[in-house]
Amino acid sequence: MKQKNVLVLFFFLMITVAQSQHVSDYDLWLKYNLIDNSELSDSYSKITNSISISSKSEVLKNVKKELTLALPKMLNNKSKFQNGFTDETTLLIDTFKNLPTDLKPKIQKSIDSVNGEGFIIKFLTFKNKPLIIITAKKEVGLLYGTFRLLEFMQLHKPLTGIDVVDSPKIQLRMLNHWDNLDRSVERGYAGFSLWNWQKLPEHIDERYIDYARANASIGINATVLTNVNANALVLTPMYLEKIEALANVFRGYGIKVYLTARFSAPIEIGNLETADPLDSEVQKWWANKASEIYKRIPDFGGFLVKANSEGQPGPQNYGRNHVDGANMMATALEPFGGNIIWRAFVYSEHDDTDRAKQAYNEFLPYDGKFKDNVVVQVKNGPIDFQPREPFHPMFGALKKTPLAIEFQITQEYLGFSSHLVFLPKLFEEILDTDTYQKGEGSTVARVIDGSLYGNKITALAGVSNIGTDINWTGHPFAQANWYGFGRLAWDPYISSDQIAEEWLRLTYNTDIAFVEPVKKMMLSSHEAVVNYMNPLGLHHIFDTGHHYGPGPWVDNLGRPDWNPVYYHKADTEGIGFDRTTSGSNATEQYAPHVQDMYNDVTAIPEEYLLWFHHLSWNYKLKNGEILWNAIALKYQEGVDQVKTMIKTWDASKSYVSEQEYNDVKMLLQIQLKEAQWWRDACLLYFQTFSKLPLPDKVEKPAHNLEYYKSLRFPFAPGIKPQWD
Ligand code: GCV
Repeated sequence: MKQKNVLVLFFFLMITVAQSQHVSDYDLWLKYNLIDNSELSDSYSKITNSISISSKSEVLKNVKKELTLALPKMLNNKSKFQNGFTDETTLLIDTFKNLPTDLKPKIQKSIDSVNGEGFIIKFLTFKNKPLIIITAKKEVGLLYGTFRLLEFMQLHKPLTGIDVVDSPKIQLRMLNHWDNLDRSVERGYAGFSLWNWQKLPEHIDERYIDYARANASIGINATVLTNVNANALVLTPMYLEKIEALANVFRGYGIKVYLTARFSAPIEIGNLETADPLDSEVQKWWANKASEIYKRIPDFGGFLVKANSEGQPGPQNYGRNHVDGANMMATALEPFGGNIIWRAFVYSEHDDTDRAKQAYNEFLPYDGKFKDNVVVQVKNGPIDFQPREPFHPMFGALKKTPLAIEFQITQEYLGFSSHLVFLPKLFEEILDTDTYQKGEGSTVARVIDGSLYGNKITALAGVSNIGTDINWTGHPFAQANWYGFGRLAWDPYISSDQIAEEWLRLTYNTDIAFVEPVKKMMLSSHEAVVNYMNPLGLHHIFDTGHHYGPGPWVDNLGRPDWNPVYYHKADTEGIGFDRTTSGSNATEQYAPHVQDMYNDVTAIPEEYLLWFHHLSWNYKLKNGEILWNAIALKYQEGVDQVKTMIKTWDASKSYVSEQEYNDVKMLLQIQLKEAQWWRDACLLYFQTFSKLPLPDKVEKPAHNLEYYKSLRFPFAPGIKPQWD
């Protein structure tokens, strides 16, 4: 009977999902809608009338395939394709070395300025006729150039006179999937893992191809297929043949495959007794494993490793350190050109130092000691993807070690896939922050793109929010976070404003009366979630394990730094974590200018106030409000912002389909309910310390504190169900 109920519920949920997610959402930002402006459409048709492109390689076949798909949809007519340049050619797509000799001088200067993945799109007159060329040093540049041309058309930009010279500023633009081999996705809120291990390698799901197309269209060129909490089995032949099949698909879209490597794999699947990185048998095992993988996948990217972190094994299990571990693996991959991406997300239960300080303390002494094919991957902030964190102090401080930044695109701490939060705003905030580590202008973006210290490898990683949901990302607007991540990985200086505008126009429609207000809604959505979850520098006050909803009262978890009370330190005196010189002195890890700013309660930007200071409930903020009132008003402001988002969406109704409207509307209503829940639960709890009344402008809580504390969510996604 019980089982029957579960089944009924399951089918009900399936039907609900099927109704709420719109099939056309599957096409992401590659919808290629018909261009209804006849002047524009005529001009595009002329330009794409006769396309010269050879189709010898997989990459070029995919370029042609994309044009064959996109152009008839946008222009309602068919282009002619030829193999080489002819008198008829209107659009020429070829690498620079293959261009007609008399064309080359017109491009030479531009081609000299692009890198191996860059491209040129240029309108010119050749043999007395107008011609657009897409050219590049390598074929992958032609793929990126073609996607950019198609994007211009989708954005209704004029092509006559076009002159684009562009190259990615970051070498490794990578998605990190936290996909498990049982197809669950850690912190995944968009269904199951895309990788259907049971049907691979024979069955190539169309989704793999569409995933690769979407990534290539925004310049993503690397994907880590598996969870950093790794399973060694993925390195066995049984899985490697499946990975090879995926790599074969992705290669044609310029994407390299990486895997997560479990440090103890030599024991678990290699029958060795140790995984000690200084043991010669272990070293041999990894060297052989590398050679086995490269035989199957000659362009395999390398390994991403989470070691000695949250229970994962690592070199410290053998009295060795991160350098020993990373360099041993790097040596195994070196002959094949592979990289080791070594994560710096470490904190120990045996160390009672402020968790925010631990990664820096551990890694700074290793600066300059890693091999050339190692990149250290650092989360954007020192704790864990909170709605807002100051930048991680490792950025700029390690001057001789290439650092990759890791953002979380999946919304573990940002309302899962039911809250509309436009993350490029958060990413931009971090990338633009000045570390001052090499004087003014030492922004995080410059640390990452290598322009500050000249890194040998540059990398930007994002924890994927992609799953088997029809719309890939659960929330339709979460597609913008995948899109925006890719755009920023290509160029970390693009503004979030530009990204939001592009995405809206590509995904919904180009009408300015729609784009402007909805863009404004997207751009303010990050601040809204910060306000209703973690205002004024509060952090990590999420409920246990699943991180769904508030749990500021939680104080019973195994280690102190897993408990919210560790982070907010509320007491009858006040609230906040003193990380200044009088407290944990985490501020000492920043450059002197930043230290001074963060230590000084009057100079610190108020959004980081309680991250660094413990202040009395009566402390006066810049606007004259006492801290208690300011916190309460921020929570209310967050709720009010969601109400405004709902109004904006309602006003946009006529610009989107009914299903698109309903889907987002229902999700916004969940967001409002949960924003109110956050506000009420947190304020009731903090009020037990402040003992002060809520300001008049703050709505009264719907329930008492005991109610909020009693809530349980065994069904919360992103984590194994916890029914007990
Ligand atoms: C993959 C946080 C998450 C974990 C995640 C970890 C990490 O702690 O809650 O699910 O593990 O970060 O980034 O390794």
